[in-house]
Amino acid sequence: MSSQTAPAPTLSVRPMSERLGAEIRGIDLSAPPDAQAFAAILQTLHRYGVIFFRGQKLSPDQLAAFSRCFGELDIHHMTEHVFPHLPQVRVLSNVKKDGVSIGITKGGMHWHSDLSYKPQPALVTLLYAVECPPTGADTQFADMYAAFADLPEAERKKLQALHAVHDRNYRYSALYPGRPPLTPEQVAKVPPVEHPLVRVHPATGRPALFVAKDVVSHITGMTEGESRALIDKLEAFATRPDRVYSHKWQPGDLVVWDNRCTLHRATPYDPQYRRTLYRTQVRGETPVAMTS
Ligand SMILES: O=C(O)CCC(=O)C(=O)O
Ligand SMILES: [Fe+2]
Repeated sequence: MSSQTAPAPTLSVRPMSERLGAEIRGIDLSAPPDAQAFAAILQTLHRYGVIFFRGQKLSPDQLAAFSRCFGELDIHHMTEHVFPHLPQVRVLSNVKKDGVSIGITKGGMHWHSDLSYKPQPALVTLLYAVECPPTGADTQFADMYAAFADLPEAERKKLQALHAVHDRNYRYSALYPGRPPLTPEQVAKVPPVEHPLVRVHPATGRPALFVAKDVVSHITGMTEGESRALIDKLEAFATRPDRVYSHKWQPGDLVVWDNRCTLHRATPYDPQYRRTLYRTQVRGETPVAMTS
């Protein structure tokens, strides 16, 4: 055998449930995986929507290198708390140095899909735990394929023809009371955008609900009351505990989620503990509606 023979695959997959979330074991991501290993990782992400790896030791550059396997990295429109040499990697943290936060604190405590308020929302997000509290601060994920599939057929038919307006500014001040309101310039950079209420995942061909009550201001063509009732009902249905995976963080965890078929949110924790994560985001595509 030549020395170029691919190593025997050592990856193993441990599903968290039949539908959502899986741990991948047997790989060190400090060097980007070879094509065969990456194909297995991507297939697992497409199958389970959220994947994670434990016990990783990644610098911001190594996280960026692995993240690039999934596509081109975004530079977030909020430019604070990135590494100066690597603006693709952002820091989420409650740690303060000389009285100043080293990262974004208290982001994303409402259900959302990253950057859904942009014409091309985020594809995949990667979050790597440097340090985390012993309990609390889980990141929760909801299965938006299941949320759609579990609806009665007549309702699915009705929803697949609808469009929802995602608006960054809709509840911004209520969601982030500690932050100053968006400036007119910031608002102008993220005007409301209309997306299909049901989107088809281009890789799996499966339809997923695409809605979140604190980001979607209304459904096109419906009265405000009808719209609000439908949006709130759909989010509550989608995020029922049996459709949610809660990730309990350990330092060295890398979680990867697909924003096209999941919602997620951060949860509270005791602020006496330090929590620091590195984050990257893969540039997305325009959501595609169902055709029939
Ligand atoms: O801090 C968390 O648990 C999740 C934050 C979040 O929503 C994100 O990084 O996109
Ligand atoms: Fe998020």
